[in-house]
Amino acid sequence: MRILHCADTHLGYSAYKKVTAEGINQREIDIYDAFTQFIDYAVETKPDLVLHAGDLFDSVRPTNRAITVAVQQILRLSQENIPFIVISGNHETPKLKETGNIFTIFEHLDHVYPIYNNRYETVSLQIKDKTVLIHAIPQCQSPKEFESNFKKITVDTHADFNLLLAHGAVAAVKEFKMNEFNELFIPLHNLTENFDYIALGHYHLYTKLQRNAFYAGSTEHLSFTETNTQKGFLELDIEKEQIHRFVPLRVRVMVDVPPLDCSALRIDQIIHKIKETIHAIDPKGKIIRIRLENIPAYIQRGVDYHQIRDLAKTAVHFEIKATTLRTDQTPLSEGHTMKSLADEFEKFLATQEYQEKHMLLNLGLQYIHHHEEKEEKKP
Ligand SMILES: [Mn+2]
Repeated sequence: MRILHCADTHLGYSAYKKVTAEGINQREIDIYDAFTQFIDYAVETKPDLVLHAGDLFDSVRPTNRAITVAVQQILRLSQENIPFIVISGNHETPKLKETGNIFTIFEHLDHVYPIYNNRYETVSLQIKDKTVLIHAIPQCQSPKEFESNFKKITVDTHADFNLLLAHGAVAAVKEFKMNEFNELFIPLHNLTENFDYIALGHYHLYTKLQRNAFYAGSTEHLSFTETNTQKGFLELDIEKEQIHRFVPLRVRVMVDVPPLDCSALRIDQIIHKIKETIHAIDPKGKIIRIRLENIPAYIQRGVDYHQIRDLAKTAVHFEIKATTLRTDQTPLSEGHTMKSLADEFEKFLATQEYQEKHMLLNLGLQYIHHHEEKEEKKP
């Protein structure tokens, strides 16, 4: 029995300034293209079941275009009689119930099973004389509710196969989190051996957590933290449990150049290094970030950024970030690495004694996330 598992397609996401000939944001189109490639693969290879582990859409109120793409592509599966089960992730689930979930539009499509009611639900399918029971847990309204829904799961030993479909950050040795204010954590003990397969969404990097549990990862690069990773989905055969294959998608190349320490470099050396780097990358159609670190302010003022940008004008996006050397001339002490703003904020709060710490953390992460989204969209 062949299954495809994808997640985090984030339809409707857009970034950077570049637009297509039709005036549509290039990254928005790239995101649609990755999802369409996935559906192409499904239509061609006709799996017995397709699972989507959440964040189909990038937001609670996707644009008409994002909705149209989703419906058109999912209809193609429906017309091939391929069952498609999709759970609502933290990106598309509204905080307020009265907003209503966009997934209602999928309610009346044949073979499409949208799960979005903030609680555990099961879908039982007869596929080739076998019973497949899918235990689905979409985004819930609170961590407490999320946890209590996991407790409600009962694996049915009469079914031929029990699958778990969930969206959240698994808290294992490493936390597979995205630093989003509304993300929910899945304690590792919920990923039991009783499931024939556990299809996870939320963490954007393809990851095997254990024999039967996988994050498919996002279908496109959604931030510079995801560079140097393949994007795609999983194909598996639950009757032959060893067979889990990662199928890569053709996506736009994203390059995050390791930071260049400029503290001991002259201006001509810095320019030379940048030129060399851009040349080696071959910027055409790529998304590129170059970071200059510890650059003395007087040198930074002398860099001709216009000229540099011109060298990378064929890129879909090119950004150069410079952090100037601090005025006391002491670079950050060795061994201290500045983590993401969200991580630093969390670390700082941990050292504080406020009563409303939890609320502050949520609120702060919300602001940071919002700001970072805005920053990413800036030229
Ligand atoms: Mn998510």
